Amino acid sequence: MCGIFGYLNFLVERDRRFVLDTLIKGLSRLEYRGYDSAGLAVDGDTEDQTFIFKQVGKVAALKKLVDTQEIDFEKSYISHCGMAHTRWATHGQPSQLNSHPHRSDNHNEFTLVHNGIITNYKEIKTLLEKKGFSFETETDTECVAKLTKYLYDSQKNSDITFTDLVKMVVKELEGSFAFIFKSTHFPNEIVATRRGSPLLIGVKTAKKLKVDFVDVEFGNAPDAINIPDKDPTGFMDPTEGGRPQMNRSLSRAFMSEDGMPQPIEFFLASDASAIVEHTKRVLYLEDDDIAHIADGELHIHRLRRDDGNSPATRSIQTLEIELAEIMKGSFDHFMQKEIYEQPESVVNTMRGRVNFETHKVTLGGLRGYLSIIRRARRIVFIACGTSFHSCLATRAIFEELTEIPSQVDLASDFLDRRTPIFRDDVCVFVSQSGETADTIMAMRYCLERGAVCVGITNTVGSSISRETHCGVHINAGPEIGVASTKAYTSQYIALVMMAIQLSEDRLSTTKRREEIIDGLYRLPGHVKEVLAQDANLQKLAEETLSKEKSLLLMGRGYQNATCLEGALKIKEISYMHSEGILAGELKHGPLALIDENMPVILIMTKDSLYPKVQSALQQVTARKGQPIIICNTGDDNLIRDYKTIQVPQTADCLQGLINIIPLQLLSYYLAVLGNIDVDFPRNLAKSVTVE
Ligand code: G6Q
Ligand code: GLU
Repeated sequence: MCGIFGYLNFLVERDRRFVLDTLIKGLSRLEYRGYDSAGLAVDGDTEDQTFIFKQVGKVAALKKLVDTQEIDFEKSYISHCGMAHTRWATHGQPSQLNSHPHRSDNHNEFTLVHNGIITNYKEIKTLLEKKGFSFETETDTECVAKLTKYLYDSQKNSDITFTDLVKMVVKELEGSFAFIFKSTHFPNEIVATRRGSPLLIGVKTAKKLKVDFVDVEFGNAPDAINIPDKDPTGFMDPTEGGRPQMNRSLSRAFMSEDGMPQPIEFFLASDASAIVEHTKRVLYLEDDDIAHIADGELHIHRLRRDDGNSPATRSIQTLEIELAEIMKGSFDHFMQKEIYEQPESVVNTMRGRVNFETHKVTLGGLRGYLSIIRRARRIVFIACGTSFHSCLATRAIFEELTEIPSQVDLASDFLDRRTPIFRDDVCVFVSQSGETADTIMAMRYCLERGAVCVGITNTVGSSISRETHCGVHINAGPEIGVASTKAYTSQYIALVMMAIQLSEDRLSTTKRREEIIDGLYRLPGHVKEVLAQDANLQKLAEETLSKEKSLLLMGRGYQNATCLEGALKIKEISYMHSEGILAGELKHGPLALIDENMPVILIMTKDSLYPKVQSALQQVTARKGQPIIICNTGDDNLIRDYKTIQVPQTADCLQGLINIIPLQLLSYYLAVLGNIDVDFPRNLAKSVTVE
């Protein structure tokens, strides 16, 4: 969900070169969010022309493409609107064609840029194809551009406004979005709207604005646009439809003293990093706001009168922070930002895939392969590092729900052993980048031997996502920090969803599936609860662990993976030696390390193995060990007698998603205390594309 930037000048003369440079610089300020391609749209040489330039790869590549265009860079505009986009592909590989802006037709009547995922795009596409539309890209976004034209054409004889048209479009959409719409039918106008993806608007004027807020304008009926019921295909019948009688109040903010429009520039962006150098006066759109900018005015509309929740105005605030800080939001590092994004990223992983009412999971990317996978002789999970740990964390639930023997291998070891692989095997390759050399080589090894290969990645168009037979995109959004955090929890969830869907043909596991899905529903809140312990964890890192040379993490069952992943986090970014130990293995050697000086974190959250972990606790304390215990809130015995980190309880197979959060934060604070470059730790790369 990467980046959007828009620029409009009104009564401020700017040439095309300035506009293009402003758009490209806006994108460069959003590059840190991670992306795979970029594009922009500007006014053409006549009012019915829009120029679109798109390029796969870096913003620099887009700039190079634009600079080589045979266009009049000196052409001057007193009013102009342009928009730009950096893409993190979710539907359709990274390519020039799939880059944004997307268009409604060959004349670019409607163009738009989009951040987010339209989960009902397939239904929209099917309907539009039946209406004669043909599509040029694989993206979900293009459907919205063509839907806009379809609805506009159906209103041909009306004087529909750009705002009303976008309202009709948005009513049909499901999923998350931030859009900027531009049209040759509405020159010098832009409509922007959001639901689930951020969008804000900066305002720059020579004179001080009269007021520092914008009124919100509501439609005059429950359905802002009075239209007949949707046709059986689920869409509005475009042949009819009333016109909303807007309660249109003037946007007092933009009038000058004499009541005339004043010279003004508007900057739209996914986050303030692209705006702050131009202006510090910004207005944050709320979900389902529809912003219309034209004639030097900004109007905010909403589809329908809310139940009083949404205020009747949107304030124009003054940004207090500088550019450098904004790149990471209020966070000091990308890793910290990504740890805190997890309440949202876990939702994005499940969005449109888990029905919490019917307790059903639908992973479209596995469609056509479910029965083959269900008949597998065994399932082999292959990955590296953190991705390997996400497989380890979910192997048991896979076996429980599917009753298919499963094994988990490190890609490098899997290849070293030349593991026997057969046609009735299913091999699952988990990789955030989708470009890890060891994992790719293992995938090709399995493809050659006829196994069915499944890819679980966070990067559309990556080698693993392209070369596997089917797969699941974890939709965690770009992960910049080398130490994987939100990708781990999203991979974990994607694998749990896969196990659930594979077992939906078994009545015997219905109750268990419902329990897990209910746990997934509560997960965002549980993650937030643990994040709220940030200060305690920072204190624990500072006062108890920061001077240590080594740290042992122990657990068993589902928590073995948590120990290994926690240990990896600590060693890779704080450079402190750390080791995950299966608690059941203690007496087979590691117990020799235990004394009053060896720091130990013991994971002892409630599940069927709790009594066995209790005996491990006794083994450690009998040797004067003083473990810190990760336990469930309310486990009073442990809380009374030991230093604890308390976490909410959930389904046993999901508990690792919660238990890893304090370990992520501990590793982060240990690194900060060690003055280590958290996002780029020594010797490591975000994607190990070499063997
Ligand atoms: C962990 C690191 C690293 C990573 C592996 C696999 O914090 O990011 O262990 O998980 O290098 O990378 P992929 O998931 O991209 O294959
Ligand atoms: N879903 C859209 C696509 O895949 C937008 C992705 C984004 O947020 O960049 O093109």
